[in-house]
Amino acid sequence: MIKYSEAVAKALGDKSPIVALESTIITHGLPRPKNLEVALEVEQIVIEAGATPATIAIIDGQIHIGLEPDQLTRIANDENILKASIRDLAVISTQKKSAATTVAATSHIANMAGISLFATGGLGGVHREAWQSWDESADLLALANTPVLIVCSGAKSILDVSATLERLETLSVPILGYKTNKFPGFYLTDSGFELEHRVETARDIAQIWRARGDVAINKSALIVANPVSNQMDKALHDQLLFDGLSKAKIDGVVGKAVTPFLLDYFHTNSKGESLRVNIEIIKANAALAAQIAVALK
Ligand code: PSU
Ligand code: MN
Repeated sequence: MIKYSEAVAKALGDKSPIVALESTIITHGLPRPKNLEVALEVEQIVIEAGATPATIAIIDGQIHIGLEPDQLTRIANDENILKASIRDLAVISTQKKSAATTVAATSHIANMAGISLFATGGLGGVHREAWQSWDESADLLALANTPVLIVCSGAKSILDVSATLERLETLSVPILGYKTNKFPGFYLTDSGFELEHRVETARDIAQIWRARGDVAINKSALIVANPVSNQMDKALHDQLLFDGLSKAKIDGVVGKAVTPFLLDYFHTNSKGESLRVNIEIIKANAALAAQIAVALK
């Protein structure tokens, strides 16, 4: 079912550190052609930190863990590539289609392959007005059911962050603030919500990950929340959020199109600010995930 890149197959054989990377961020989260440039840079950052990058995607029905440069180029340039969550995997692979994988699908596939480190930008979660739309990302259930260590910059601020945190508590998914007591807000350093647990080093995180086995916790993810250092201008952020949410409503955007629509709205209207922050987030999270992967060995 799975095809490994040469580098990932070797790293799995050697039991050396590996970091899984999601592809939806590349195809549906960043504008072309910048997306390819960032995807390649992120892989380089993981390598420089001593780990092997494993970008996950489906190409012509084949699930790939680790993409060769031509494959990465292909998915980054494909405007019609699908966005696959866990429920789409068997359909897309049977129908020989190509798709990028979300946090949910990437965690699922990484876990199948025994890769425990995963870096992304922001988690999916409970959408605003979910009490009406029932729009809650499949990322949440996947985090409850998949034992991966996921480094992110919190949940996207387009979401109902408070409800997302409540759901993560219900689902028993722990969150560690990396050098922070605040839950990060993706574009913003602080979402306005406190975290209970704080850690200072990659080694501390590795130790907590290992200790989970001692208390028979082996089902859920462990979230490491790494805040962006230079956050987006707060006033601009709040304005774009307000405008983007109303435009999504007017345009009748629903389902899996909501998140890409809002991310694109930010990128188009922030004059590069949201893009700068988004890129910084992905790079910093990939670097930290690689450090943790190394610390675990
Ligand atoms: N973080 C980003 N950019 C993205 C996403 C996250 O910086 O594009 C993607 C992830 O793949 C995440 C998905 O799993 O958005 C959530 O989509 P939804 O709300 O439809 O579940
Ligand atoms: Mn949704």
